[in-house]
Amino acid sequence: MQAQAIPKDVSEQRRQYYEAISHHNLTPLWEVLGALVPRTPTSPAAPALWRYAEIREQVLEAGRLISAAEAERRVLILENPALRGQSSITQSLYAGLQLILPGEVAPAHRHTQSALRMVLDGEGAYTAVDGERTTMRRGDFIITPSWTWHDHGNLGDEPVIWLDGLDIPTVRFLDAGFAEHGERASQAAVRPEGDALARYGNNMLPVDYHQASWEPTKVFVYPYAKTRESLLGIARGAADAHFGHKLRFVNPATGASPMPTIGAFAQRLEAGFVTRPYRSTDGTVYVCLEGEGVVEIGEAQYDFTENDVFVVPSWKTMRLRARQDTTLFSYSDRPIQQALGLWREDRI
Ligand code: GTQ
Repeated sequence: MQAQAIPKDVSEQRRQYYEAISHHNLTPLWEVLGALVPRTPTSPAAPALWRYAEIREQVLEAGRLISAAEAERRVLILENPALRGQSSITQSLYAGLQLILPGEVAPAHRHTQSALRMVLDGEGAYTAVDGERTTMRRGDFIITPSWTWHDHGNLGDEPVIWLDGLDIPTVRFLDAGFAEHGERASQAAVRPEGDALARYGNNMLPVDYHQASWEPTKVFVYPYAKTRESLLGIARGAADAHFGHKLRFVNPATGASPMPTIGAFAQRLEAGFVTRPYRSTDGTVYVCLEGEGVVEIGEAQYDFTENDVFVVPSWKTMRLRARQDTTLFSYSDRPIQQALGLWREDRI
């Protein structure tokens, strides 16, 4: 990091002092204390929205320029406009749009960064996680927890695009990144498709199975058909003023977040519903799965429709208005903040 710029309005005596101590890599706290310990969060991240209709062609163009094998992961990173060059959509989280063409394989690897996928466009792709494949269907929420082997492939006849959410900036901040390449591009299937969901994701668990509260779930796909059924089920009841009908995804063995660093949520807003203003310390990435509406984020306002992605930075007040019956998926670093006792919200 650069040495702190010395403010212009300090006395000559202090300026000389700051310069003298700077040679020892020292700097005065009192010049920066307000910025270091702000009264409320002052995220450098900006509100932003990516219109899928405007960027889909650019994603497909990447498919003509580089193969999945050469790229390893053919992804366009969604960079927060105020954090360009940092591969970050919030201070702690990464987002990208990954493309896999028919017949391609994104080769097996594993890393300490945790990842989630939200399938947006096309059919016929799969993700394999630690020896089990899952077919990727629109709206499916798929996870590859830290250090699990994963590869992706497309057995269908159309391009498949999904949203990747990773904790890359968090792991970078902690200097805890490790990665390995697999020996083979595609993992051998050691369990049939659906095995993990049947064992761990159907209100039952293997009889001797126990997990520490922080361990990620063995359920690595949360099918949209189930998510939607739950959202429509609760939407028969009263809506919450701030969220409409909102649920969080869990590790069914512990009730904790599916992965310790990234929390994920789904919510349903009925046509015409307007949420009360809300803010929280977990900067959050949203993608619209169904419907359309308007989101206010601080001073910004955006129309959104299916597959549009938007980001609400920490402590920015947000408000949603649904123009049609609308379903949103979202993810944030809330479980980290909650584990550390840092998370706060304000229901206005
Ligand atoms: O699919 O494993 O967007 O490792 C970035 C890093 C996706 C992946 C990303 C990754 C992956």
